[in-house]
Amino acid sequence: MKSLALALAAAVTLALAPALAGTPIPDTNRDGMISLAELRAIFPEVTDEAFADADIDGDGLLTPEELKVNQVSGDLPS
Ligand SMILES: [Ca+2]
Ligand SMILES: [Ca+2]
Repeated sequence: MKSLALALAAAVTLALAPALAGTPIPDTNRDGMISLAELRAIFPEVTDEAFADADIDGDGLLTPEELKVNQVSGDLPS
């Protein structure tokens, strides 16, 4: 029975890990920036306007910081 309890504990830990880690950065091509396409792969409801508003420095890409700021403020889904 002890091994079953350990297995259950491991399964619960694995199930909770993504929630504990928060929303993963949707940087599919791992260039360190989040494009509109990368963001829409996770949040299809993001509009061009919402993305442009979130792009604080206007370079057409979101840094993880720009993404986080806008998720915290509720301007982008998280
Ligand atoms: Ca990227
Ligand atoms: Ca930007």
